[in-house]
Amino acid sequence: MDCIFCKIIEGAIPSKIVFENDRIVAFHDIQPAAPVHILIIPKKHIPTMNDVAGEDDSVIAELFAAARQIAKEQGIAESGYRLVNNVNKDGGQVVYHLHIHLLGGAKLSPLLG
Ligand code: D5M
Repeated sequence: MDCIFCKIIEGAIPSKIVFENDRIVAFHDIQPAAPVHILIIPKKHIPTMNDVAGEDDSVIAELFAAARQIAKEQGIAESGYRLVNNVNKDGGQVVYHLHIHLLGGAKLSPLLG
């Protein structure tokens, strides 16, 4: 399958991994939009949030649990951070392997004007 994030999971493409377990991997975004910018992804190839089936509910919960833990480890839990999931074209999704952006380390501009 021609998926860049699947290749990162397989180790075929290098990445700076900060968290990994049987179901989830997290690594630094290659084009950081904030001082801390980490992508948290399921190892299972799920293209978008629209494709999450009932059996994947637990992995979604684990993505958020990992985000909480990584935010603590990165020292931004108290100052604050943002979790973002882009869906499809209008949402700005570029990589079609489900991922949550963890952004922080600075005061982020408001999402809505
Ligand atoms: O975000 C996709 C994100 O994936 C975007 O912020 C760049 C990042 N990206 C793309 N290729 C890589 C590699 N090889 N390593 C790390 N990060 C990467 P989206 O929500 O789909 O717009």
